[in-house]
Amino acid sequence: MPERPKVLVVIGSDSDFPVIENSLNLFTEFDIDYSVTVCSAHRTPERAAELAKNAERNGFDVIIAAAGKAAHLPGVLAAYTVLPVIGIPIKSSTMDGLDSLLSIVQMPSGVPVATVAINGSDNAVLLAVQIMGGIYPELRNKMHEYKRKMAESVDNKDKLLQEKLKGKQS
Ligand code: RP5
Repeated sequence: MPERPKVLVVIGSDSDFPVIENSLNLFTEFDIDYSVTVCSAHRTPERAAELAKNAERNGFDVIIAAAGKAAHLPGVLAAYTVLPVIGIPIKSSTMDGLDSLLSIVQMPSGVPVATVAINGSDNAVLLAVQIMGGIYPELRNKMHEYKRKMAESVDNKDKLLQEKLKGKQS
């Protein structure tokens, strides 16, 4: 078992990078090692296969793959590895990302890809954290804390809203 959690992030094009860029901060927040690379299932198919075949040996626990249009990248990577693959459908064409979503989510039985929402890169990282929580107990603890803070922030927003409404009623 690797000593530290490590995630491989593969994007189908450099044009996908702005969608995932901010979510990479979550890796730092959870103290997870990661690497990001551009690789296309269609334009560089051999490299895609090699990346996926070597990912386990290279110490990665999870693969996140983002792609748009006919988004075959997550499925192709999943075909070559037993690591969990999380797919991010990118909103990149005239079909508002529905093309990417269906290309990623409709995997045949036997080769799963866990698909998040269109452009749902935060949830891709959080799902990776939750998957790795089964291997690294500290990640499970950090996820409890993350959820606690999230709930606290919603409660604070509700308090502010109630104050605002009180002002309107009086
Ligand atoms: C997909 O095609 C990529 O993932 C990207 O979302 C889309 C467009 O790629 P570029 O033409 O911008 O390189 O393979």
